[in-house]
Amino acid sequence: MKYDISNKLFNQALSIIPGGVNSPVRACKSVGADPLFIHHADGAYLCDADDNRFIDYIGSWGPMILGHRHPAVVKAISDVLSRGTSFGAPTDLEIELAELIIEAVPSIEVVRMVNSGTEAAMSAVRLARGVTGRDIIIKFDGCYHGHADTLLVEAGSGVATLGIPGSPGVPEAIAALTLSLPYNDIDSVRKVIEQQGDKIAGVIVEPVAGNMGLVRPDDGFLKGLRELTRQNGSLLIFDEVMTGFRVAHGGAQALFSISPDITCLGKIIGGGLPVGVYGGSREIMAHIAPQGPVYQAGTLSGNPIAMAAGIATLKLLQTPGFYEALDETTERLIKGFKMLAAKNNIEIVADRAGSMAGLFFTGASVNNFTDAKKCDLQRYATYYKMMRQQGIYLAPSQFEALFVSSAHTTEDIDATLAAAEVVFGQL
Ligand code: HOZ
Repeated sequence: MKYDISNKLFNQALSIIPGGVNSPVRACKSVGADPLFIHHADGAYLCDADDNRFIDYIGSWGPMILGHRHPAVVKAISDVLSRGTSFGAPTDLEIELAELIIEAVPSIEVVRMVNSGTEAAMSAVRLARGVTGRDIIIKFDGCYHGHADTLLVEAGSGVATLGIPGSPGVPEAIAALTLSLPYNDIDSVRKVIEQQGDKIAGVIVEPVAGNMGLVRPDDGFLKGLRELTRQNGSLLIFDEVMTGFRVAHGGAQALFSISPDITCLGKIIGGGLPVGVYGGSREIMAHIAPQGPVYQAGTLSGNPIAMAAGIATLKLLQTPGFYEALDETTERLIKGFKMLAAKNNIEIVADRAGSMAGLFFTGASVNNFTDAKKCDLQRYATYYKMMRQQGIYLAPSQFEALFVSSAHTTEDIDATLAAAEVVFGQL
């Protein structure tokens, strides 16, 4: 494969956009590659500017659960265009999307639409502080909740990929209000709550971590968080921006039967357009302005195009058997990776939660960010580049998940495994 046009575009971008990209991970730095500039996408496939075709396992980092350009989503977007693109005023579409979300996600009775997962998490934290009158937030190392100051402490995703603990520009006084603890370590949470429980406003967690690679919650971790926060009067925030409508129709909270106080959603609920949501019980959400005093606003929030794309997507996710089929496809991929790795004496940890999956190069188990950082990053980089050369588009970082869509066929999975067989044979 040749990447001449992508390389030319990247050089052009480098002089006018920081690092040539509008979000750090996609620069592919940690795997020692240059980014591909995408021209178009269809179903499970992406085509770059050089007309190379790839089976796509990023899916825009999660939203494309139906594959790219699903006809129903494209139609919904083109139909709504005749009404306008943004009004900064309420529409019927917001109600329809809100109802679809409330119907599916067990703990949500009331939602507020925002424009991204970052905004959702930032607003959820403000809400937790506003409701409790306390300041400290507990998060977990390697979990990523967007780039709001409060949450950019020991974060995953791009921050992990760049290997930095936080970011200059986050005032120490703000960072001091966030305590980051090891994922899956309920004892450390118990200890902090015992010592300073009266200051803890909330605990925010990715119920299945996807931003340090895929790491599942241990038995009892989420249940422990629920019990400890309830006893302490602090709020439990599930960041389901990745897991929402992904690991199950009702998200991770449905999968694990845990009811958080506040849920953040994004990605899928916008059908590929910029949307985020935070929601919870009627009582908690009553604190949000203009009903209550906790302020949060946005001109483009609930914009009709994103709402229409989200409605079309969520309606299709109600199709009986949708998640079962997607799970089956993903299981075929993960099983295949494990089998091929064993055949080639390559130590991996491959796992999935619904159609969200991950692969670490290690012989040890991966339960938290410390474990994830010990994996063979060099080997991941080689694997990434070789797979890309074989037409398989994976996350350019060990600290990200991969996503399977309903557009991926058995043939796509088998073609991916055939590529992995070649690559594992040469690693
Ligand atoms: N950090 C996001 C994924 N977890 C998005 C990365 C990107 O869009 O480059």
